[in-house]
Amino acid sequence: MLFNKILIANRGEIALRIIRSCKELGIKTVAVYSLADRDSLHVTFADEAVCIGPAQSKDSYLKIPNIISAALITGADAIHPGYGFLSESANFSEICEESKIKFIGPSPQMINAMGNKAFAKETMKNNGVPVIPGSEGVINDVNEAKDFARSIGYPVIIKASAGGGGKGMRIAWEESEFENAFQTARGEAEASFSNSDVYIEKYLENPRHIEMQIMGDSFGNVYHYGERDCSVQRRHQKLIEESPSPVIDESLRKIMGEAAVLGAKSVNYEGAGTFEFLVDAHKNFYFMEMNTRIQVEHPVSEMVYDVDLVRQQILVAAGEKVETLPRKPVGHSMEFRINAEDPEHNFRPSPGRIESLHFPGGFGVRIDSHIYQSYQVPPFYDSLLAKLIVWGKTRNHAIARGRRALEEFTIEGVKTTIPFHLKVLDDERFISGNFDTGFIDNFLTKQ
Ligand code: MV4
Repeated sequence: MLFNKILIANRGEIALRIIRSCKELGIKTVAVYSLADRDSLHVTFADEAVCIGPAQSKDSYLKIPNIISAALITGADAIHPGYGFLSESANFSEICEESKIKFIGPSPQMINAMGNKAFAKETMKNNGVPVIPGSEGVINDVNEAKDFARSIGYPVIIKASAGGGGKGMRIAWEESEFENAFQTARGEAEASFSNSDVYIEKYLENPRHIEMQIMGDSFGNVYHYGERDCSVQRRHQKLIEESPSPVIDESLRKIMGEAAVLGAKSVNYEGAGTFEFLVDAHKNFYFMEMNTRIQVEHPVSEMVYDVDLVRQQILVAAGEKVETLPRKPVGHSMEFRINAEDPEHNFRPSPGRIESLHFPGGFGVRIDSHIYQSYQVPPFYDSLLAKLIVWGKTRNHAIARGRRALEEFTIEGVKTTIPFHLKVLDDERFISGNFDTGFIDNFLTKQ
């Protein structure tokens, strides 16, 4: 039974993205907004809107009682959390459950299990998914950890079990650095996550970051929509993503896809999920962590698999089945994140008023964005203004189209990452597809 009304517990482009899929399904929508977002498009485009508090996220988009109240008052029967904010809060998922509101995302148990990175890795390893060589679960004793590091050999990386995305992570290149790296990682983990558990892995130098998109249903079926190559990152912030990856051929896609599907089935995963892998220069792949949400970069998979992933999320949450026949990606897609940041000054945030705006268009160009002319970019949230997603028949065609679209794109009033993307598109390494997670640091040093 499809939902009658979905509350979108998010803002910005992803709130609009979810509203669009709801409308196409004939589902009514409720927006929630902070005082800073009164004039936002998600408020305009939803059927109803409820103010949930002041500008600061902790007082609005993270305030569970306010969001649940908004759902109860408006009679919403489901909540879509988008990405960020409460999307990976086990507590929120549980409170939705208790309030008889369907959380369009995983169960609290699943969020807890996959949020514990050491546990998630052990679970995947025990189910036959290749993982990065490392400790069996958490090691919190420094001497035991040091012995283990010596046994696998340097360099090693110490990771916060409650972390993900780079926080509470330290590399030790040799034994003399180990103790300091270990204690620093633990301290950062405690400060950031109130949990100092860490685990140890062999450090892979400059791998590629490749993730598999999966979708599970409530009957135990899991389908995969190929990979996204997210190796173009700066300080763990992705800047460009693409699908397919220039280094994944049909046979490796099948193997990695099957590994992700196996992993998801082994935990009875339901809904949209992402398996993050590191891929080394010899194309060995290793599971790193799993994300239990729709991700910012999901559109590149949508473009090459001709699938609306948010629509599928809603349908499987309502009890429908996932597709079963394997498909191949068609063409090539790239996403460029247009942030209100100044690439000339270390990507510092550049909030302010959008004085003039022109979106690119034409064949193979998609914009997911909540901005408009005269919109005030608030300083309180992340700096994503728009996602430019292009599709081309080949990778070279996607690059040419990306360049053309970025040249058409005009945003005045705030600094953006558009000029940075244009420079990357002229870089030989990027054009050749021969890049890894070390690419951006190297690229920025040369500039
Ligand atoms: C690693 C690694 C090398 N070896 N683990 C960064 C974010 C977090 N999710 C894990 N990360 C890494 N883990 C081992 N054993 C290198 C990184 C890494 C990285 C990974 C993906 C994309 C960009 C990155 C940039 C620096 C380090």
